Amino acid sequence: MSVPPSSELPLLRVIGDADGAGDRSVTGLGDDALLALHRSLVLMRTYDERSVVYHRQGRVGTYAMFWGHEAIQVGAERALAERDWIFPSYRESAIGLLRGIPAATVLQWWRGHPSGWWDPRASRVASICVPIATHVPHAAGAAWGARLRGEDTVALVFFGDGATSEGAFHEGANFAAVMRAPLVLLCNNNQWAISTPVTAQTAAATLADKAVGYGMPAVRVDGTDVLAVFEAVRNAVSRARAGQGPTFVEALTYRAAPHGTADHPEAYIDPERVEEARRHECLGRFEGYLRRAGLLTDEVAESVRAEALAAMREAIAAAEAEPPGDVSLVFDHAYGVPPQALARDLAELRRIRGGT
Ligand SMILES: Cc1ncc(C[n+]2csc(CCOP(=O)(O)OP(=O)(O)O)c2C)c(N)n1
Ligand SMILES: [Mg+2]
Repeated sequence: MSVPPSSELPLLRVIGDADGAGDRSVTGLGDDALLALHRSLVLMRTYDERSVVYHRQGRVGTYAMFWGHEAIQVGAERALAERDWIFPSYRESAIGLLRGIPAATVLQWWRGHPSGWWDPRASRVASICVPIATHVPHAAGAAWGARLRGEDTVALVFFGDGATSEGAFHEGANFAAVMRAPLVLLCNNNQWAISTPVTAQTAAATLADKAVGYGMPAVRVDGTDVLAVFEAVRNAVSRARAGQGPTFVEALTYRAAPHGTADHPEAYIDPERVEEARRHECLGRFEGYLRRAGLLTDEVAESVRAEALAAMREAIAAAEAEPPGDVSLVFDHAYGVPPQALARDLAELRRIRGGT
């Protein structure tokens, strides 16, 4: 099989310029589906913006923003069937909202509360993965396992540009290709791994080029275009379902927000490039598209936003209403018989926390 070098690939786009030049439509997405995508984008944007505020107010811990990356998450989730698996990284921590996981649950995860964990089998959203790329082999294994059981299930794994330098990414991608596992490898190339630019990350012309070495096809897509992401992932999903194996999707964006709440990108990022990315952010682009198509009015946009804000107010109130978790959970499940030192640490922690 010969796979063309991906750097020759054009960047897939559906949404055109602000004046509408280049706008196309996507087959299979009617007006209701387009408006549902809009609601999802607004929900994710609102979740993200409110989480930063809650962090500043001391109500959630460290938080990794995904401002400007919502189109990748919403477009990809929409291209999957409900039975398909999603393996998120910390950048997609709230992807479960699109599968009915309550916002309060995800907020609890960032609050370090035990109720922030969900049963992955119920929603088919795996645990949020913080160690870079370690979930790529998990996703490849889940996809392969489903195929061995004769299930018609695809897995999709989200990871960043930096993750493509990790051994686990290589192992997962190679394994999936060799076993023809029904996997979609979705790389959010936001061009930064904390303060390391993608130019220092790889000598490859594009990240999509890496797919050539694994013998899998790749596609490059504008990651601020929710419809293009949907279209690219839908194609990758059909290949996977048809038994043709994995596809690498490189979604190109630019990180327009800090890496996380503990980051100060002013020390290393180009502020003009950030401003440009903020001007071309995905929600505004999609709203422009919907307005040009006569599908979105100011009233609808405002009511969707108000609904999302109300949902977030309820979610943080529900999270904060839960009693604190027992501190012993920090130590439970690690050892059958805990070492003495841990028992002493736990006793001290209980003393400091006043018995909770
Ligand atoms: C195995 C591992 N090494 C290092 C880290 C520390 N770390 C956290 S985020 C990050 C950068 C990841 O960049 P990228 O893959 O581009 O994802 P992004 O944060 O841009 O979404 C690093 C190195 C980690 N979490 N896991
Ligand atoms: Mg990155």
